[in-house]
Parts: sequence; C-alpha cells; structure tokens
Amino acid sequence: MYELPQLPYAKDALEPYMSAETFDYHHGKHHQVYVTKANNLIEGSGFEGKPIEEVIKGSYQSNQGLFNNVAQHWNHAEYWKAMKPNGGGAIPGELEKKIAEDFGSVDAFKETFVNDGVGQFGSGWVWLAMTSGGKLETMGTPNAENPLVHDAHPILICDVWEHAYYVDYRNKRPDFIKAFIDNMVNWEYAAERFAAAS
Ligand code: MN3
Repeated sequence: MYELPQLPYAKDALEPYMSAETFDYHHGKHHQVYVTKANNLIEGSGFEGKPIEEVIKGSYQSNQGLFNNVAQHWNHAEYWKAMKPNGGGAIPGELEKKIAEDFGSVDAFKETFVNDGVGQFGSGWVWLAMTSGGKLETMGTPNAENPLVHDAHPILICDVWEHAYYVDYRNKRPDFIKAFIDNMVNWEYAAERFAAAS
C-alpha cells in the first residue's frame, strides 16, 4: 500500500515562496489522489509488492493509468524532499564541481534549468538528472514522466504543473522556478542523490 508521506517541514515553513495554502491543496489533495488511485490500480496489475521504481519502469507505456499515478506519487514524494526552509544556498562541493564541469558554471545550470521548466509545454516537471553515461543534464518531462524511464538518475525535481504555482504566482511560471532554485532547493538532499548515482 502506498501512503502519503508527511512533509519534511511545516506547511508554512517555505513562506513567502510557497504558501501553506499551496501545500494544503498540492500535498493534501493532489498528491493524496495519486496515492489513492495508485493503490486501486495496482490491484490485479501484476505489479503488486514490487519496488516502486520497478513499477514505474515496468508500467511505462504499457499500463498508462497505473504509470501516471504511481509515477506522480514518486515524483511528488521526491519533490517535497527537494525543498527546505531557507533553501537554495551553497551547493555541496562535489555536486557543485560536477555542475560546473557539465554546464560550464552554476549560473549556466540555473539558467538552463529555468528555461527547460518554462519551455515544458503544458503539465510536467523539470529535472537535473545524471544520464547513464554519467553526465548531468537538465530535462523537461510531460505529465507524470520522469528520468527513471530514460535510464537516468533524478538528482533534483521541480513540479511545473499549474497546481504547483498558481496560488502563489498565478500564471508566472518563470518567477516560480526562479524562486525554487534561489530560495527553496535542498541542495544537501540533491547531493545525497548525486552521491548515490555516482
Ligand atoms: Mn504536482
């Protein structure tokens, strides 16, 4: 049984960049619906009891309903952990070095990440991921899709569905993604994921 994870901080801890109202809806309602539907759809699917990453990869393009809800559950659980109060500060050394190597500079990475998120048409996500070749890349993905189905390791994730920012930023997706990068990212968690992928 999938369960809605608790937020790793109070729902008002990211204000003014992300409001308690956004968490009430986005975590309390949207994420909960994905969890409930995933639990219903996994019944009889043949994926019962399998590790979630295996369910995501296995259901991609073969069981779209299950994939959408299980992947959205995983994506959101990672997204909550990708943020922290007073986030967006210094990047831990090893990860900072690799970002500078693969993007030219940290600023160049941030610009690419924001541009990919802004350029993702409709609903989706923007990621920093490590490819199977060991290179860091940013990527935008539609709907529930994530780097796991492209054999890449997700390092950092930002939700660019309208429900992620409409309460706090209205239609201004670029302002939201910039605030995410500058004021909300939990770089220590991204560095943990980077170390595990390396
Ligand atoms: Mn969402």
